[in-house]
Amino acid sequence: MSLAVQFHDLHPTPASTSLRDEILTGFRADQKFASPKFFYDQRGSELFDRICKQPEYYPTRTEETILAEAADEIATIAGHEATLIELGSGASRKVRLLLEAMRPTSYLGIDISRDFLLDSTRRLAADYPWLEVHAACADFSCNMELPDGLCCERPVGFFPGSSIGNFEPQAAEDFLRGLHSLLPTGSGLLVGIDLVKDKATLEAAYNDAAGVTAAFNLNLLERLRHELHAKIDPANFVHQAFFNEEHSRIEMHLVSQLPQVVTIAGERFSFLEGETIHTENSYKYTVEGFQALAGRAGFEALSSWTDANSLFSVHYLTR
Ligand code: AVI
Repeated sequence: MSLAVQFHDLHPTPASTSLRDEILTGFRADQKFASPKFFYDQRGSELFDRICKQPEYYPTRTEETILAEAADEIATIAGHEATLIELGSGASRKVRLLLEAMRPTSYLGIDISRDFLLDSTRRLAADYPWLEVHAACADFSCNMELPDGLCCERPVGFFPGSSIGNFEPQAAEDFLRGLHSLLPTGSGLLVGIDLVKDKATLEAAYNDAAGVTAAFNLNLLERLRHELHAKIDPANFVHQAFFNEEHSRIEMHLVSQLPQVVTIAGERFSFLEGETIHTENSYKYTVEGFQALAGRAGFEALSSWTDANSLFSVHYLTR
């Protein structure tokens, strides 16, 4: 395995954002909730990688097609020898579609799942020996700093996969505003955004027939068992995902199948039959709606691309 990856400790590290405190706060609410960022332990990251390959989950393959087709155009806009910074880099697969066209000097992958991040950036370094590869384990949903030096070499942010859709719209705007102040003038930000479409296509994508999304959702409870020693039986919950048209978002929940009491960090929480833990929102935008949101955060949308069926969009923003 190549040792060519330079690892950086960024703040805040995932350990400094408390799983225990945030989960307890969420379980004390009238509508119990958990942040979707807690899906991504090692197994959760592997399950998410499998979701991306399910036939119903159109976002990944559609975004990859858009990126492959637009790579030369993106390279022309972004220029060569940039520092490409991927937020939530996961398997670092999509960036491969850009590397040959863009020929950046360096790549920084930032992800919350440390082992997954190290594996994928090492593979990237082995496959692209001309590229300087950096990795940083961080919770990018919090105010983040960039490693010294890297942010100054013509950075281009890369935030694919419609991950911004997992933020509430106001939080998405605040997050973009944070990136705006982090990046120097003239830098770019390439963002993937899932688009509003018919309910059936959306709901199928989050209820794949193989049950991978269900396993991903339920894995959160396994994580609470392992990391917080929670007394909670995942077999007593089922996965639920539906499109909430009023809010233009997919909602994921874990539905209690019976009246039950679970214990987390010594605190007891009771569930009625049918009561849910709200585990994720995935907002869907129109092209114009997203461009307006980015504009409010200070970015200008230089170019936007969609696929032939208008399922997904990719935006090149500048500041
Ligand atoms: C990471 N994020 C953009 C995915 C989504 O579609 O909201 C997470 C996901 N949840 C269920 N399936 C995929």
